[in-house]
Amino acid sequence: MTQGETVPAAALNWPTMPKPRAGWRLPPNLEDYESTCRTFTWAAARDELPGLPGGGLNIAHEAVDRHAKGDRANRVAIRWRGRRGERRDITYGQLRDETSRFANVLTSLGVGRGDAVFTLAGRIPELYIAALGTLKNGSVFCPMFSAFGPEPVLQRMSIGHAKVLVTTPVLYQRKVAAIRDQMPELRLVILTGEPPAGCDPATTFNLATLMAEASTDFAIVPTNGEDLALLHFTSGTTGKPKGAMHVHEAVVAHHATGRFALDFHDSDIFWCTADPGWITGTSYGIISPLTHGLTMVVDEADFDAVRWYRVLEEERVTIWYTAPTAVRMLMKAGAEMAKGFDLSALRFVGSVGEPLNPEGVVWGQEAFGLPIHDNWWQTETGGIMIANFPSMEIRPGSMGRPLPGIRAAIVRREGDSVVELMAGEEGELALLKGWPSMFRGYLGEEERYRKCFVGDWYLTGDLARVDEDGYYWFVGRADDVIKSAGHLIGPFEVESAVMEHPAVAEVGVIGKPDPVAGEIVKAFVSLKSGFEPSEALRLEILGFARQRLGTAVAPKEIAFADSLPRTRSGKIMRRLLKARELGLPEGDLSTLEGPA
Ligand code: 6R9
Repeated sequence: MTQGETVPAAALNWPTMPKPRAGWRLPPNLEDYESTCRTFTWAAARDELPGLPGGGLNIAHEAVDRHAKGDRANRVAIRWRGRRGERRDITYGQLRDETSRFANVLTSLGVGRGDAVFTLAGRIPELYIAALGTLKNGSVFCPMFSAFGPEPVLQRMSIGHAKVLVTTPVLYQRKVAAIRDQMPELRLVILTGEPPAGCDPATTFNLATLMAEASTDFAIVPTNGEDLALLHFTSGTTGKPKGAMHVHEAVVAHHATGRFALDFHDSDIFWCTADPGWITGTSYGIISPLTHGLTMVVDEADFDAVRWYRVLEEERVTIWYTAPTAVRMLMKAGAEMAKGFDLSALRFVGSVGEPLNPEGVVWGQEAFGLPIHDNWWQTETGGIMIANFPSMEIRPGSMGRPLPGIRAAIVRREGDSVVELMAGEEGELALLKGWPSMFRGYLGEEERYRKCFVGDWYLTGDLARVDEDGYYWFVGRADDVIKSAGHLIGPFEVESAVMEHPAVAEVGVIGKPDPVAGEIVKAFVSLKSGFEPSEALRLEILGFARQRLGTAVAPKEIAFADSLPRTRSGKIMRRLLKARELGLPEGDLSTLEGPA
């Protein structure tokens, strides 16, 4: 399946997956979908969380401190597995102490409410401690993916007015040192090791030294629900990355959706494979499992089929939340491999981030005896909006049905209003605004935010269909954004970096369908006069882009073209590049400039 391709018709030929066996292990939290949707209110969901003693709401209190006071103090909150086989268990009690220390570190350095604390780190314990300690301090947590290069890091930290960066000495030297003087607002860098020689000791610190001196007593800053908590960058077709702002109130949705869509029960051991550099890894890789007081597994290493099965087996993972690219890689390794491991603890598997092929859903049944439950959401929605719930029949290829408290529709924009379409018609997926984890803005970009709404509807930019029974089917994106291995990549960010190569005259970037990653980033480049296409130059530009953008964002392929198709207004027609790449009809060319 690739984006832009229609799922429903093909998918309807797949058998509907059976509901889980009655009475199987644990009754699902969402037993009766219709009646729960009728009675559910966000106000009642809010009342299930105690809030701060004295009033207010803070994500870290719900996720950590309230459990640390009670029976869960000695329960493992984070079970960390290091890349080289290291292990570390952090109990709720210890997590409270460590995050309080970190909050004290920030306070002692003069970092306060509303200040942006960025991280650039892999999945190491310090990342999780920094995230939750930042929230305790009333500061704003902004995670960046460790495979970003200096360019995406600089962009995001500049737009986000980063005051503090927490990173490792290695990543600092590779990606930050050379751009640090371009970020005058960045006051402090905190490293998870000794600062490299030459760093100013007044602004660059060793985290361990600071933590050792800090107290484990910290009174959480009394934030209110509408106070800014998280800044997550996402990409559009044009322009710079957008900083989606989320508030502490979002925790109400993190908690409720964890219960309904991922079926969290008190005894669960949960593994979300996403990196906190992307929103799934924060909403469900930190916050939601902790608000439920679960034990969550964190694996520092990247995908490896045998390693992943071993994690599932050894940790007795009961709920696993992963992504279609990973499912496709496991499918390549074969169902037989899965059967060689004891996965009997597993009771629910969820997937998000890109279309999950019907084959993947069915393969789960063969490999684990469990179908894979697709669900849908976005950085902007903050939490899961549409899901295949455990109590429901799965229609393979469908994203499922809206969560209780969420009203979705398929619409067509018509000037200042939207028209709701009928079942079966293709249109834009829209959500009625007002759920707690809805983004509150794109930082510094009022206009871009306003354009996402028509009346009370938030328009998602995804094209979809709904069937007669209310199941939603993904069709494609309405824009040129690329989804590669579940990671959202803005073509403009890639084009801007490639353009800086001295031989490049113009560049257009598309998502090229890929059987495993969904899409890969492909750049079409035309050269300045005096430069000739050659394999050496192609490799040089690839290397140049990788150096600037990092492996997460850089093109995997580059092709030379004499010139690129442009509209009369001068925009490169990425859609036409894509159609040509795929050998598809070129569509309406009336706006094309000259012959191309
Ligand atoms: C959580 C996350 C959001 C975009 C979204 C859509 C695509 C996500 C999907 C899916 C088909 C699914 N997407 N889930 N497409 N089926 N189940 O991924 O957030 O990185 O902001 O991406 O991802 O296009 O609009 P984000």
